[in-house]
Amino acid sequence: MTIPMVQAWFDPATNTVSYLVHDPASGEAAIIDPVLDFTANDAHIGTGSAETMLAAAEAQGLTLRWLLETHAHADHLSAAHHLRARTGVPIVIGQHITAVQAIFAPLFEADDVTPDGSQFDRLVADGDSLPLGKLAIAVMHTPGHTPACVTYLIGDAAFVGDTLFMPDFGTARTDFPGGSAAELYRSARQILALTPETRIFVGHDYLPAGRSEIRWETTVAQQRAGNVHVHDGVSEAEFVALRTARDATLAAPQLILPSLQVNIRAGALPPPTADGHTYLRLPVNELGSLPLQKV
Ligand SMILES: N[C@@H](CCC(=O)N[C@@H](CS)C(=O)NCC(=O)O)C(=O)O
Ligand SMILES: [Fe+2]
Repeated sequence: MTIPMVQAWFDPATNTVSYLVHDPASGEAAIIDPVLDFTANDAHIGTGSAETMLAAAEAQGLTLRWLLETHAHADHLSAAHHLRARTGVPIVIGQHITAVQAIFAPLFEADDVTPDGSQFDRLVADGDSLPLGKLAIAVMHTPGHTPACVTYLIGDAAFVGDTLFMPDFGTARTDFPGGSAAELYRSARQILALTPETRIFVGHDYLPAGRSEIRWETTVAQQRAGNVHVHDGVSEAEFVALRTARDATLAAPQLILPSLQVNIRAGALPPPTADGHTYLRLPVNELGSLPLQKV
């Protein structure tokens, strides 16, 4: 089997991991979950993190083929739109992004966002395959954290987004609209049914107590043996109880409001108003009124 090369960048502001993965035989590459730099105190947007990844791809002579989003992130802005504008490369996301858009476009009165996924270039479903040189990108629909979450399996490397985190941290929250602890359990088990040597690359690391270095790579075998939420032997009912109890303690992510209005637009900012300025919206006392997650 051809083994893809994987390079990772960790964003300390949001604890997000972005990846550049390539087929060594052809030099074809994909960027996964790139971060758009954003500081909430001054609403400043920067493209430094995205440009660093692009420069790395260029320095290695890689041909960028795909911009892959594992889901509409609720904690950081996506740089996919910026990278598409810079390179012309298509943005890929799970087809159920339409459900996420249908929930969040009204919250922001984002009248420019038709909830049909047309802001992206390719909507993928479970079982779809995209070419990457001699490799294929196999799509697994892995909902639970959000309804649209997908895992991209490239050779022996699974990019799981926010389904599984490192074994000592566990799993992602399931309390966002359209989230479901039971679905997340089934998605996790589907990932853990891959061959034990499969490398797993996670979308965040939150440095649990007792560990001092950030990590993002593990394996199916390690997750099955030691994931604190879904190791082998944990039943769906046990997981749902544990996940639901933990979710009840979590505050909304710091950047949920800026992130979702940008990420349902594939990382584009809202259109400028008549005065030529661009504004992000902070709907007041609205977030809590969204439809609850599925059980
Ligand atoms: N403190 C972080 C939390 C971000 C967050 O909620 N992350 C999601 C993934 S988008 C998650 O699953 N977190 C797991 C947890 O905190 O247990 C922030 O404010 O940005
Ligand atoms: Fe997430």
